Amino acid sequence: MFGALTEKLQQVFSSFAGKKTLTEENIQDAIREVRLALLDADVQYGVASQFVRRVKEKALGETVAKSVTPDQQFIKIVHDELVALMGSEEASLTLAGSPTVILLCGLQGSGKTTQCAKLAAYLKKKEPKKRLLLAACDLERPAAVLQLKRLAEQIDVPLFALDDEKDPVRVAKRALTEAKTKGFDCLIVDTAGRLHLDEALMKQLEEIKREVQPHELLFVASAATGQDAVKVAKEFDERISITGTILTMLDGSARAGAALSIREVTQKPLKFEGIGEKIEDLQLFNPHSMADRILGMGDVINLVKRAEEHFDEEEGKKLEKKLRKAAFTYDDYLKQMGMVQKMGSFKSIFKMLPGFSDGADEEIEESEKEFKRTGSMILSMTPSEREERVELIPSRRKRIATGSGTSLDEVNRMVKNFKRLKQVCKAMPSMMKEMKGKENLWH
Ligand SMILES: Nc1nc2c(ncn2[C@@H]2O[C@H](COP(=O)(O)OP(=O)(O)OP(=O)(O)O)[C@@H](O)[C@H]2O)c(=O)[nH]1
Ligand SMILES: [Mg+2]
Repeated sequence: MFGALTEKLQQVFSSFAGKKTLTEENIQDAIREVRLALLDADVQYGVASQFVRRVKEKALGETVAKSVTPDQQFIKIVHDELVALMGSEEASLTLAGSPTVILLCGLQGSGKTTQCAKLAAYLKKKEPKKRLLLAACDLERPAAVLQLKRLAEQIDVPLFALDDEKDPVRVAKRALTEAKTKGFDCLIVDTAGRLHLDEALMKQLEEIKREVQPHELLFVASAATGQDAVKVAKEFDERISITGTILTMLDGSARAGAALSIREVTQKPLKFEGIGEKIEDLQLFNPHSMADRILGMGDVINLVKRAEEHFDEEEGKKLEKKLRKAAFTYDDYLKQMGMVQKMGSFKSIFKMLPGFSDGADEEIEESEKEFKRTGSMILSMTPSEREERVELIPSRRKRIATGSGTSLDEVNRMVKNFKRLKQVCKAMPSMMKEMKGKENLWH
């Protein structure tokens, strides 16, 4: 995500290699490099300076724990300070009021309209009982209403729009009345963006705010714009007092500047992050997870969340029992594969693992193809074959290959891998015990 910053910080950490303790001198050198790395990543000057000052104080005050090496000590300090800089805790959305009104604002192209739909989809999933209404209050761009309409249809959430109205303030007012009279629980309002901050936009936002009295006024900031987004966030906050930020475009050529400076500068929480163009690409902003990612430690926090969301607990328990006894069948394998596939592409999952480097893309794609081929092979088996009630004799294997559009070699390999997996599973309980013994340093 923040490739260059991650790389530079890792270089700084490796400069401690071979050193026995943290000393004033080696801390001083490392601090200088951290500061440069932050400035290069477009972190605001004052924020970067304060950050390194805090890291330095902590590092100098650190009592030497014998079991931890200086680089681990330094990484831990930087990690903790990054977490603090981004607000420490995961912030939530205020769902007060009836209806709860959420207003999104920000510059042109920052992702307001898309986040309105993403947010609606997020709430629909989290709060299935709540009735949501979207309001199209961007009347500047001719296609804006249509864009939100399409997105609303996609997620099956009603949209309030007034075709002949030119004044977004009136649309907002009518949308609120509609939400109240029809008993909607939450109204999400999209607004117009501008290329630069201008007085007309601010006035319009002030008026919309006055009309709808939002419980959440979220500033949408594109991480691609770095420090510019920070300046704009500050001005929006001073004028209309935002309640938090949604950081978008973190999947692209994002720079860390916005992520690391906005909270400190506005003192308002980072609430969500947009990690792609798809509707489901929105997640709660978690400072620990972001610090992990910045330091190149993967994103285990969101990986676990994603797994929890997609794994059926009941099925999981059954499978775990079977795994332990190595009694699982091709059918179980298929079920498990289905759950993994629901979590996303292999690439998106692998990227969340610590130590993943982008260079491994091709290998991952190949594994994913193989994974899919395995699925087709199992689907081409008869129920008794999947339950392992019959021996997979060559003629059966040939039929499976033809049925799944694969080769006999591939079927043989899959069967071999399956058997090997069972062997590994037999050894699993003792492996798990060993792993549990190793305490995680960061969380
Ligand atoms: N890669 C990526 N693209 C995003 C993300 N969020 C939105 N987009 C895309 O960015 C483009 C602009 O998003 P919009 O939602 O239209 O932005 P906006 O702020 O409403 O733009 P205006 O209404 O013109 O001010 C669209 O093509 C979106 O699909 C994200 O998190 N990652
Ligand atoms: Mg828009």
